[in-house]
Amino acid sequence: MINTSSAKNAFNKLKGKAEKAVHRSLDQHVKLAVTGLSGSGKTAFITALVKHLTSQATDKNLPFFDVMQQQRHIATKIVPQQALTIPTFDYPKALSALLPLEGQPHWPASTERINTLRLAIKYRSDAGLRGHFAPQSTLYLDIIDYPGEWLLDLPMLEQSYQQWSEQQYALLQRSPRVEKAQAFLTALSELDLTAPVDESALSAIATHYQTLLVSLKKDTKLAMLQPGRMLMPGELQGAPLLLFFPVAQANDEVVAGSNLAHLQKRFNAYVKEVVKPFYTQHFRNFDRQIVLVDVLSALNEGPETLQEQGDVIKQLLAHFNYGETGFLKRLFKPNIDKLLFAANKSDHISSAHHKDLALLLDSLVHEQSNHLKFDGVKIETMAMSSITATMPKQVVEQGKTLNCIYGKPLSESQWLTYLPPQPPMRMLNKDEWPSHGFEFLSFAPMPSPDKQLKHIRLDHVMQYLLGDKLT
Ligand SMILES: Nc1nc2c(ncn2[C@@H]2O[C@H](COP(=O)(O)OP(=O)(O)OP(=O)(O)O)[C@@H](O)[C@H]2O)c(=O)[nH]1
Ligand SMILES: [Mg+2]
Repeated sequence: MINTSSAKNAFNKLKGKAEKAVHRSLDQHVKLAVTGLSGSGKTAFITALVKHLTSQATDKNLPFFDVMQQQRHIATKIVPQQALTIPTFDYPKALSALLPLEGQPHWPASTERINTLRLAIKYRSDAGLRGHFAPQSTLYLDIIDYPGEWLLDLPMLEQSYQQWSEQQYALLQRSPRVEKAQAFLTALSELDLTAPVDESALSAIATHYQTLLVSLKKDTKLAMLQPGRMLMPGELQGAPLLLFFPVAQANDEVVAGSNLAHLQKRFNAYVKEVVKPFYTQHFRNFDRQIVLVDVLSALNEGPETLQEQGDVIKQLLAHFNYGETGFLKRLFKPNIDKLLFAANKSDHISSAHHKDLALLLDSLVHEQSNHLKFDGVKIETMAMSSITATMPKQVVEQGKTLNCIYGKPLSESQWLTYLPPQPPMRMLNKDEWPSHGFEFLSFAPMPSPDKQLKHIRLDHVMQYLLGDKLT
């Protein structure tokens, strides 16, 4: 006769073992969402993360990262990624831009294609802090880099052509867009939407629209620029799918075969064949998230751009899954349980004002972070700099000590000592905005004879995002 209770016990034991194994392997993988608009510093952040973990991994360099501080980090290296159809993040190229063998350092180029990278972080568990006999573990960290412009398409997933068109057309009626949109709006006003499709007219107006998006990105740094592939087409360069634009009235009866029907068809195809696959293939199953925000550049542009940054971040976050993660949840539907808002490039201001910058970003994302905190997500806001391009310098002027920074501005050939303005501690409304605006300079990366990169609070960032996974 079979002893049912011992069979049950054996089964439970096995089940427990299997659960433990899955749990262990789940805990040994972290998929990190590096989220940010174009120019927010995603590529620089990933490059710095890899550099500091693979070749500058010391407690001196990363003192607030526990695994370093406690001397438990053994080594980190880039290992083959899981996704075989995506190019690998070109770390050697990015690094050689920042730390060239000869010539002046420069920033890595803007990203044109999606790419990915897997890091294996080998460490000693802190269970036996008695030192070097503790068991070794490996944490695999998966990261994706992509053109920031593509991220902006995510809100289009929920929109019809009519809704998208109305929203975008309304934006084009407002400053600072309207001043730049005249050529497009004039060309558009000459288009008969109900007439039979005229491919060449549509493509001419699409070219105007593309020129407009490019100039808005360059001159205003506005964030809500769609479709993103018009700015960074990748492999879609020249594809008819991209040739659409918003119109004044998209809600009339759509006559089959008309210009309007054609625009609607292209919009739908773009969302279905470009935005949706990008989202479903690459923007799922994240465990942790860092949202990089270039608050200083937005301040330079004015209140509209800053406000739009906040609005866009809010819209983007709606496309990620958040919540507390238990074992089963992680197995079937991983959620982001820790989110970091990072006010990047804080080396462009004096360290005395880092706190102000973090508070300003906090005020921009407050509503969203409140919702997420309520749902159990841990949220932090920090001012940081993946790659420090300036040095602090104190200057005494008329008996007063000024906290300046020293570096080579991107637009100049000479090095400069400069006193950056103080960023506001919260979102300002238009009346409060200083009449002369803000002017924060951007700097070239600093030459480094010892081939080391410097950072501000990257160790805090690592600790926040990964610390608990490396215990
Ligand atoms: N001072 C400073 N500047 C930075 C830092 N990170 C990025 N930058 C600046 O911001 C620019 C854009 O950084 P990227 O890393 O290319 O930004 P991205 O988010 O990858 O942009 P896309 O690839 O266009 O989506 C760089 O060329 C630098 O000028 C930083 O940590 N410190
Ligand atoms: Mg990039």
